Amino acid sequence: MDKDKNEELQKEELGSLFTLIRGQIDKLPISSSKKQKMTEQIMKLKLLTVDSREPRIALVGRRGSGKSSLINAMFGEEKQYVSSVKSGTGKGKWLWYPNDLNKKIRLLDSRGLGESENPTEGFDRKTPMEELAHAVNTEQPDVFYF
Ligand SMILES: Nc1nc2c(ncn2[C@@H]2O[C@H](COP(=O)(O)OP(=O)(O)OP(=O)(O)O)[C@@H](O)[C@H]2O)c(=O)[nH]1
Ligand SMILES: [Mg+2]
Repeated sequence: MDKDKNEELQKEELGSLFTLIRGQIDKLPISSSKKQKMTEQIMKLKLLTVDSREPRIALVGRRGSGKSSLINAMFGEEKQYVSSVKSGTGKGKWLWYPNDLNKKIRLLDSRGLGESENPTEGFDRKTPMEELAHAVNTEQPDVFYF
């Protein structure tokens, strides 16, 4: 079984365990305020486990500031196109770090802001801001790294 499916199943099992525990709390011979407190604690634990997901970081900045280079340095390979003079990155791209089989962090390499001419790579939207807004809308980042 692949790793993703295994993790999915584990989360499902853990999810039903939380439902079971909540049911048991309801049956306890204690005051309703104590039950509520216990349920709140359990729900916090659920948020940190079953409902957790990988962190999403968006690299944002002026054209040529080195976003794609940083990505390539992190991955140790030429993942993203780097441009020395003109704007490079066209469409924003979300990548799995360290790789698609080991999904630890989601990283966005975005189209540079403040470009004076169109990027070398293909792009879908007229302005860098529109391109960035699109990339951000598809997978809401937790952090922007300027
Ligand atoms: N000196 C120096 N040059 C860098 C550094 N990081 C990147 N560069 C150079 O800066 C230029 C632009 O790098 P990119 O990684 O394409 O920059 P970018 O932010 O992705 O650019 P856009 O995609 O156009 O927004 C390239 O010539 C890189 O080699 C750095 O830390 N120091
Ligand atoms: Mg780039």
